[in-house]
Amino acid sequence: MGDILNKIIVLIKECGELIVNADRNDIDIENKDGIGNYVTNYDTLIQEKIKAGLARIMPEAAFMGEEGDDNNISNKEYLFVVDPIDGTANFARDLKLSAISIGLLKNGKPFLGVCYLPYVNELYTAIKDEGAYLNGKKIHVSNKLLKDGIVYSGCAPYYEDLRSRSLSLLQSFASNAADFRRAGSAVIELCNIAAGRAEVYFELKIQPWDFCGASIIVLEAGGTLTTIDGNEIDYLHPSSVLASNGMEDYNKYIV
Ligand code: LIP
Repeated sequence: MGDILNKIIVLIKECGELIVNADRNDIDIENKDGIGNYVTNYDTLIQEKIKAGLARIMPEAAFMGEEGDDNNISNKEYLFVVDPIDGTANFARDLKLSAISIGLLKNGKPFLGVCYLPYVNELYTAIKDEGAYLNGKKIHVSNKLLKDGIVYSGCAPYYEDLRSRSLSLLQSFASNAADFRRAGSAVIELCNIAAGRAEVYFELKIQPWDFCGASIIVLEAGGTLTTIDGNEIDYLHPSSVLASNGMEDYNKYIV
């Protein structure tokens, strides 16, 4: 699996170059369903490049991507789950807070993850039972308690029905934490948990491509990952996510 990982790294870094060097005058932004739900020509271009590359690297695996064009997902042992640009709204506004995520599920569970943050040249990788790495250096979640910690949280603007509870949860966590943040990219937020830079991330609904790649990185970095209710995540469907450094029972902050 190491050879496959190395080939995915080459592919994801090539795609990162497309993001960093994007011609801002050449970005077509289309609205998807709901408020603030965008797709750009770069999302589509990068997904097509990744899908074709993964088909060469591991032809026996199925493919699921944010921009559709999934292939034969059912009853395949291996499934790639890909977000070509996580933080699309950030990319569209040139906020330089976006990531590319390639996750590989084995029998529906996280097995391999490669997440690349091109604007800061940070490459996160993990293979099950082999640890988590940032630019080749092993990483581990922090040992901070929430009172000294940072909470990441988000709620996509197009999930209007979830906004009120999301803010109530943020109030509950943030009033017991040192501070809170919102990156607008679940991948960036989850990778920061794995790198020990923040302690908790939660979101009431995100898509498999938002969390499949970074999930194995959090887990291999010694973090915890459940639904907001503390249950096991279904990696093939939209889900709530509560990720943490595991230093407390964070369920006591769930309102
Ligand atoms: C993003 C997620 C993020 C969420 C944003 C957006 P996208 O994914 O990663 O957690 O809060 O609203 O949905 O759409 O940029 O790939």
